[in-house]
Amino acid sequence: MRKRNFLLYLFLGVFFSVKAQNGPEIYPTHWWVGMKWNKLQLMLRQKGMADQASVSLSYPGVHLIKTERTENPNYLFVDIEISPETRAGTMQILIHHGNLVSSIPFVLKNKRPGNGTEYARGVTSADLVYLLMPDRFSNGDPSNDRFIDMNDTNCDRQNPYFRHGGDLQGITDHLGYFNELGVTTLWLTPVIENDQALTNEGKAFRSAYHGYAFTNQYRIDRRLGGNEVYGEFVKAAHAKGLKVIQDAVYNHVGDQHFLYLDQPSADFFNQWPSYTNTSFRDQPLVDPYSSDSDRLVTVNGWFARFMPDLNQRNPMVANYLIEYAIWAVEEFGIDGWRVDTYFYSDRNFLNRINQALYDEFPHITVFGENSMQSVTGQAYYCQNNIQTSWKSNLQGVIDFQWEGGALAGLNEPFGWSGGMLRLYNILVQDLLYKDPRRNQILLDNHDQDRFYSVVGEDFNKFKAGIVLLLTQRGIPQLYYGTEILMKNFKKPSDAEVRKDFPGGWKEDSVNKFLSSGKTVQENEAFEWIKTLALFRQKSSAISTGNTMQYVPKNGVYTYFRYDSKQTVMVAINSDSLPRNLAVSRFSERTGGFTRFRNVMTGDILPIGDLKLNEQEAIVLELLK
Ligand SMILES: [Ca+2]
Ligand SMILES: [Ca+2]
Repeated sequence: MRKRNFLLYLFLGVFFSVKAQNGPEIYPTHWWVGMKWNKLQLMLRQKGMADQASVSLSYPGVHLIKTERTENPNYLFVDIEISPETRAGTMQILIHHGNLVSSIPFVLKNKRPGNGTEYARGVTSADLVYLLMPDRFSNGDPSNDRFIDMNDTNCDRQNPYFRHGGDLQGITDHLGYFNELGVTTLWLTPVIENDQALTNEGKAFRSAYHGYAFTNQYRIDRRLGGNEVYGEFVKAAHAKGLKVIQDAVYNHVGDQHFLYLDQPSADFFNQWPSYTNTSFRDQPLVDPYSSDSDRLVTVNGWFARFMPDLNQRNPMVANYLIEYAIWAVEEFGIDGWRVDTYFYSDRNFLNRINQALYDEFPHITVFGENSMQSVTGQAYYCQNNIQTSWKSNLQGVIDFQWEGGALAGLNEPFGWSGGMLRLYNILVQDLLYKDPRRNQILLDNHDQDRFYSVVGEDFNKFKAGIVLLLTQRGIPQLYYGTEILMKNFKKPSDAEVRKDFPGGWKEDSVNKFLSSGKTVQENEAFEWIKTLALFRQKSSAISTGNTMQYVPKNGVYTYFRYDSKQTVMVAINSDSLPRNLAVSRFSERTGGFTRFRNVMTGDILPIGDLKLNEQEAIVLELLK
């Protein structure tokens, strides 16, 4: 060996060994062979790495398309194409700096089996979704409650705004509980790393326990258990017959995200001459008379000062978000995809990312948080029957309009257009949706007053609301603790509706996961939900059938769910007086049947006029 070469190899050896410990970050962290999304944009990040660097690679089936730089030398964007016949293995991305070469390993894996059958199965109106906040549900691993190398080292259950230590292990520990309740699907508020410092919001410092301020998409927050534990949680949930929905955010990240602290380019985020908040107004996005400036403030205004607004019109931003979405579903085996702050993102990007998920995972369900002021707005932002030039391809929305109608029906006085007429009118507008059964319906969530408080802790109204939730069209979503009558309004803040589940922490004095820890009424609430949920699981009429509703009369709202195999009648007396209900009006649906079976009690009685107590809801299966 000649001396010059020896020195070169010696030098390279040092370079490689240093690199092995301090290689650039690379996103996505790995990929799979045989994916539909086979033109991948790799984001490489290391201080100064893009300066006078060139890239090469040599791996059978993988082709380097191009390398792109931005004004920030810390980033290199490497576009590759993975041909269909490519085999799994580790390819080396070679970065050349003059005579120096560093090598970055990038793993191409085989896809997991069971796309659409074992994972990415989709969530349908046959399911019952249980929404929970991991930090507030159960602490299964006290060793991960805090990490001294993270920006927020607090964990204090006495402080409503701080982290409380709940985690993925705590949820895994209670999978049997969900089976018992009749839940089929878990939706966790975001599990992605939120390495945010406390933020001063109004009078109090708050932690990012809610999870909506991502700091690195490719990391599950260590305080919840990290990537490996998340994968194990999904696997364990699947083994118990439960599906998993992941909560995604495209609109913003946390201000401690590396993409914001070290921006690849000035247009990665929506910038304003001075800080501009979104108006939170959805109307300009739907209004045929709206101004460009109003639309711009809604979409490009920031959700909060510490949540920088991503510019999805930048192709690199779009690639980063799309590739992460596909990566997460394939990596963890996710079944459904919930998109936070949906209409605040660029709408053409939203269609692109939805389509990429549909192409890769044909059965996956994608639904958006569209907190909009009209049914028209909600329908406009999902697949619809409206004649407009721009069409959304989103499958369904979180149906806040339905929720408003249901709560009005339970709480408002009955009248020509009030009370149950409100809910009836919401369903009348279903003609706007391509398939309203794909909307997710709810009575409350982590951003709202708790349902039991909203109905004034009236147990009859509570039961009637559960009947609406579990028998109307759509994918029902239950918020954790509803089954044990957890209550509260968002006063002084939303922390009041995000209390710890009693019994989720070892030191808790009561355990409401057990019937022995619940009061008589809490047990009754649990059983009410469970009975209906288990009935629903086997009811084709409710999960996939049609709806026929009758104009509410004398305070009573009556509707049927039916198909060729089954007919279910639901009647709700929203009045504060008992009401008689003559069934002859419903002969279109009752014809051919002779008996009612009361789904909640099991009682069987001949078809005939009904008497409903005040605020009573009945669910009857019709028998021949
Ligand atoms: Ca913990
Ligand atoms: Ca935005």
